[in-house]
Amino acid sequence: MKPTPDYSVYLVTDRPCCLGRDVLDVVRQAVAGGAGVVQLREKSCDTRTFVELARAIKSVCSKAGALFVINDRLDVALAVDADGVHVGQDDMPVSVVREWIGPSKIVGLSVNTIEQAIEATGLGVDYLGVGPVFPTVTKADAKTPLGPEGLADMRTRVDLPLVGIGGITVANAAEVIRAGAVGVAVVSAICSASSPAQASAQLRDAVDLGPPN
Ligand code: TZP
Ligand code: MG
Repeated sequence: MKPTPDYSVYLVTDRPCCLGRDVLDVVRQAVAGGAGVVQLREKSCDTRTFVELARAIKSVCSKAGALFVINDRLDVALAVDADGVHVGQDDMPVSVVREWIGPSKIVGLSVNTIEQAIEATGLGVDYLGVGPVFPTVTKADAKTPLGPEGLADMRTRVDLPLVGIGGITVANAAEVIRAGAVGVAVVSAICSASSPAQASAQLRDAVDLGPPN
């Protein structure tokens, strides 16, 4: 059966942002602090290292009850039986991902425009990663920020769960939720925090404060 993800605090890993700390250790702390989804995003490691790290993170996530998805690499997701895959606009098409990974897994797609979001409905996507919401230096080729207004506009046009990403911190997370996101995806706010566990817990508190009364 397909899991019901808790998207509230969604960690996207990034090795350089971990400031020399072990990615697995950062993940361990993040889920202890309340991250409900972990996306393993490795841009330059070899496939064997990727698979080994993915196995270790899967074990940490399943013990903590967190969902574990792999960025981009459907083969790695299949190899380790991850909970799902997250793809971007230039990655493997969602229809192909869904065909290979099956109906019981989670498939996420990155979108930057309303057109992309509308196009994604009906493709078998479980959620959309929407961003960047705010300016970010973490992703070198990040597109123009949508702002909370752009996210709110998208909310009125598509029914899929929207997870905001890009430049999100404890200070602005509630604003992203008020704009209509079900959760916040962050890289540096957790990976570069002095305490990833505390940062995750603070983000969760901010998300819980977000929805309008
Ligand atoms: N996709 C859109 S923005 C981004 C990704 C992976 C980077 C987000 O990083 P940060 O540090 O949370 O701004
Ligand atoms: Mg990608």
